[in-house]
Amino acid sequence: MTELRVGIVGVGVMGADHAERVVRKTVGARLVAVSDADAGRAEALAGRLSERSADRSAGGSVSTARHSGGTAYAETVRVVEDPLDLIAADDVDAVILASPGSVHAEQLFACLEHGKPVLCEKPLTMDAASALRVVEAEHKLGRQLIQVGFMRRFDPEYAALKQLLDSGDLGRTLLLHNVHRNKSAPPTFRSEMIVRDSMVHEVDVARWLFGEEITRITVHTPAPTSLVGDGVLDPQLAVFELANGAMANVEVFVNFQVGYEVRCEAVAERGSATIGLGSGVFTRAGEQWGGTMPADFRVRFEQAYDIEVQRWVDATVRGEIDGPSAWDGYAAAAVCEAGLESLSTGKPVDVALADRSKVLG
Ligand code: ISE
Repeated sequence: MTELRVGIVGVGVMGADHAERVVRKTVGARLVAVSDADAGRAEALAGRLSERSADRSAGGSVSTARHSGGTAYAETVRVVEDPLDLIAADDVDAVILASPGSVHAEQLFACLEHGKPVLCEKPLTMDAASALRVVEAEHKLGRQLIQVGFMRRFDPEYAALKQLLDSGDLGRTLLLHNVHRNKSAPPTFRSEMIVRDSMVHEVDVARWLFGEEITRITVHTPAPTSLVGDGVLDPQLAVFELANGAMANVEVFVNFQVGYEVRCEAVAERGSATIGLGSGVFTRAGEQWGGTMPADFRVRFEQAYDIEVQRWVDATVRGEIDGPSAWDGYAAAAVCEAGLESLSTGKPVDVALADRSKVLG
């Protein structure tokens, strides 16, 4: 296979970002098709990716030019109305799913049915039961086709932290303190979304850094900011308990107003390590000192996304995955499900997780 022909389902914020990435940066991959519930948005994206001089050809195709290894060549991005048709298409070798989580299950089953490797943005699915069905269906195929888009694992700072903790130089890791702040979230981003869509990253980070499952979660809800709609519990403060007795605490605050901030401090027996201090260029001028903050996750984690997609493409060509698996997506869904119950009761909730060795053999 010379180049991996990629189709993207869902071209909202993240899908559009990945489309640009595949076209402009990823080596060994070509964007051939996009699909979105909003056909106009898909057309507009295909148009944006086209050269100013691109000639629109028939059938909703748009020619784009890109550079790879110094050679510019034409590329055609097709707009496909039905996402299931895109997944089934012969000219699509692999799929990036960036559609809403509520349609992931159906689209993931289609990817499995057609043997298409898929990079699925989180959440894997909306609940633990359907996520487990996906894990089981993939396992039956005997080949891992699903990688979940927990991009923080590819962020150089997180990767360096993981390496340090795994080296054992600081002794056993005991605690994680996490801060996750977004500048703002739309009014539709309710309390449950804060758990499912934002806190889920911390769930994956804690499972990954400790190499342990989360067995219990408590979600506390301090007095909310007055700057969000009625009834939205923001910020939230969660405590994760892990199978080995370690703990992680997490502040998630999605209407922080200031900018995007993600920090993680690991406390081990002989030292601590912190990432996400944003220590880029620090200036002192005009009676002010400091630096800048990224506006959102696309900026803060740009490098992580670039590395994630490049490694996914390289692994896909080898017939493998290289990142969080369907099991990781399922485990995160199970923790979030318990988190949602804790959000409504304020009580600790045990995570109901299937026995991995029974599911995966
Ligand atoms: C968004 O979907 C993300 O994945 C971001 O990383 C996270 O910070 C944000 O809260 C989510 O809504």
